[in-house]
Amino acid sequence: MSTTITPIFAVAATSQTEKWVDAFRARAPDLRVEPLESVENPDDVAWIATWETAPGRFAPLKNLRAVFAMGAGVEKFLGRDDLGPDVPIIRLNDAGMAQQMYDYALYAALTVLRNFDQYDRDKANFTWKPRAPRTHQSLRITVLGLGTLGGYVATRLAADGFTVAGWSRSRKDLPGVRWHGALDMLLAETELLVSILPLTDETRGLLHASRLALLPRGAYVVNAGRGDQLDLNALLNLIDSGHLRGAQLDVFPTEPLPATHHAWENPSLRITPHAAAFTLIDEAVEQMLDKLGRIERGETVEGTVDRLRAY
Ligand code: NDP
Ligand code: OXD
Repeated sequence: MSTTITPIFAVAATSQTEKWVDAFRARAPDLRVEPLESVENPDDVAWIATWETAPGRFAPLKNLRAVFAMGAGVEKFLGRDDLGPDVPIIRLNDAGMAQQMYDYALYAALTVLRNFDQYDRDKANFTWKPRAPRTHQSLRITVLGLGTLGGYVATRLAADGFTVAGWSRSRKDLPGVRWHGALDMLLAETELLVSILPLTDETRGLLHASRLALLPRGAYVVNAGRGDQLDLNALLNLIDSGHLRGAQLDVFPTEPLPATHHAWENPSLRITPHAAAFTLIDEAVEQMLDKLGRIERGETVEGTVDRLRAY
């Protein structure tokens, strides 16, 4: 007599694994959901939801049908030798992150527009100095990456009345957003640069010293994509030389940013600890379960990572 094994949906989060498991079980009581550490037979694991998975962790999971990333950026899932090329990697699309990313970009836009960074510096010098107001339209913002997050951010900023341009691999037609394909030309007319790109071979080192120098004097830089896309030392040099006004960085080549790094001391650099847009568990679980259903029905699934383009 043969017994039928119920396939397992395994969960291996960097934190709050129990919360993830509970959220899956509450929404899908018929699905066998287990923390990966509790799985007795790795052959039973058919799907896994995970993030920052240690090298080799996927190797014992011989019957994986799909990997669900607990985030949007999937660089750590690619180029691994413990994950077969045929196992689809499914990333999150928005799942509550787009609004947060917009808030993050808006904070920088208002900082520049209303001079909140200058007032912080003035306060440090006991200086009372009102600065002239300006219109939203006068602030020229460029968003790099017009995907799920960047597209939303650019559209919302345009709806707020800012002058918004965007850059992506393929042409986009987003309301109020002028698409531009030539990055260097675009940088030269940008006062606020907001980068929300995935990390790929093409975007690694994209914002290097000479490219950052194309930004006009007084420009401000936001990076919420990945730290390896921007030359941090070059950025700090351009701020210190007075060419750039400042920056708001969420992502760094090494995270956490080491306490000894001189970036911490730069008064014109706002640092946030990779906190621009959090994964919201309930929204993420809801989306993963919907995508799981689609996979099992043989439908196409939004967020399936294209391993060749690497996002
Ligand atoms: P998407 O895949 O939906 O969008 C990526 C965008 O980048 C697309 O518009 C794509 O162009 C564009 N792009 C990719 N490569 C290039 C290139 N070489 N040249 C020009 N444009 C390029 O991703 P999301 O919007 O969901 O997420 C973007 C990134 O944000 C994530 O990969 C992650 O790194 C980061 N992130 C950061 C968070 C944080 O808290 N700091 C939170 C979540 C995500 P096209 O549309 O033509 O394909
Ligand atoms: C993500 C992130 O990619 O949190 O989702 O950085």
